[in-house]
Parts: sequence; C-alpha cells; structure tokens
Amino acid sequence: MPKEYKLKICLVGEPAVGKTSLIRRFVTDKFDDKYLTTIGTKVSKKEVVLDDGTKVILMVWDIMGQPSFRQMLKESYFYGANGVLAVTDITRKETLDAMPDWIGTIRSVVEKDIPATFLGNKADLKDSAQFELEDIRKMAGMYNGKAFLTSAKTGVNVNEAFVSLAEEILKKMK
Ligand code: G3D
Ligand code: MG
Repeated sequence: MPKEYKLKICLVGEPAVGKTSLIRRFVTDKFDDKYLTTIGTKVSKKEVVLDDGTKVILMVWDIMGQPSFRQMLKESYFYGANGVLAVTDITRKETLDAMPDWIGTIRSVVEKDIPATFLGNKADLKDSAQFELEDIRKMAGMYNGKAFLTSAKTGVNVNEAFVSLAEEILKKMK
C-alpha cells in the first residue's frame, strides 16, 4: 500500500519574481497575466502522485516578498515547513543575490538542512537574462539543492520543480 504524505512548501524570493504566478500555474495549470501583487498570505493545495505511486498532498504557502516583512512574518509563515522553493527572476541579478538572506531567514526558524529547490523564473524572457542556469546551480549547490529554469508564463518546468522538491523532501524523510 503506497504511503500518503502531506507537506508544507514555502515560496521565498524578492517581490515580483513570480512566486504567486508559479503557484497559480502549478495549482490550476493556468497563467493570468493580470494577476495582482499578493496582499497577505495564501495557502494552496495540490495533490501529486510520484513515479513510485506515493501520494503527496502539497500545501503551498505564498508569502509577501517585501524584505521588511521577512523578520516580522518568519515565525508564522515558515513554521512547520518541509521544503522551500527559492525563486529568482533571471532578468534581475539582484533577485539571485538576495537569496542567501532568504535561506538564512528560513533556516533560523526551521531545521538547518531543510530541502530547497532553486528556480530561475521568467525563462521565457531569455533575451533579457542577467544570469543563467549555471549561476543558479552554483547557488543551489551551496545548499545541496536542485536548480531549474522555469516560466510561470509558458509553464515550462513548473510541475517538474514542485515534484522534484517533493521527492527531495521524501528522500530525506525515508
Ligand atoms: P511575486 O508573487 O513573486 O511578487 P508575481 O510575483 O507572481 O506577482 O509576478 C510578478 C510579475 O511577473 C507579474 O507581472 C507576472 O505576470 C510576471 N511573471 C511571473 N512569472 C513570469 C514568467 O515566467 N514570465 C514572464 N514573462 N512574466 C512573469 P505584472 O505585469 O502583472 O506585474
Ligand atoms: Mg506574490
């Protein structure tokens, strides 16, 4: 009998990197170009079945990206998190540079080696890219995480990234 798991996943990253859009794409498989900036927190739920038949219910937490909120909100948002999706925007290098601060914050609340998967989002805007997959891989490597180029707009790699994180979390639990 395959086991069933329920996991809490938090998205972190600077404002406008595409956190809310990625969740909307993953949960509803649709992209809305007119989606407004998030106000407050939102939890979405999606069930995935892994290759080995394991059923995983993902509770996906969307957080406000304003760095000033990082300290204020960290306890309630990150409490009980099983994994992190660290989202950057490939058209803005500063969103990659800001990531260690985000990871530091989450690691101050939850266990130090919480699985983290690193995304370079807006892969559809490749022509205005300021960094590439290799740079994300380097950062991910510092935290033993995987790296993906994603696009909430086209949907490329969005499912793959969420599922990969779920697999990393379960690998660690077993
Ligand atoms: P956030 O939740 O991290 O703050 P949002 O980011 O999901 O609100 O997205 C911020 C802006 O980036 C939005 O544009 C959204 O449409 C756009 N966006 C998100 N993901 C992608 C992507 O993969 N490709 C492209 N081209 N745009 C993306 P607006 O104009 O609505 O502010
Ligand atoms: Mg948002």
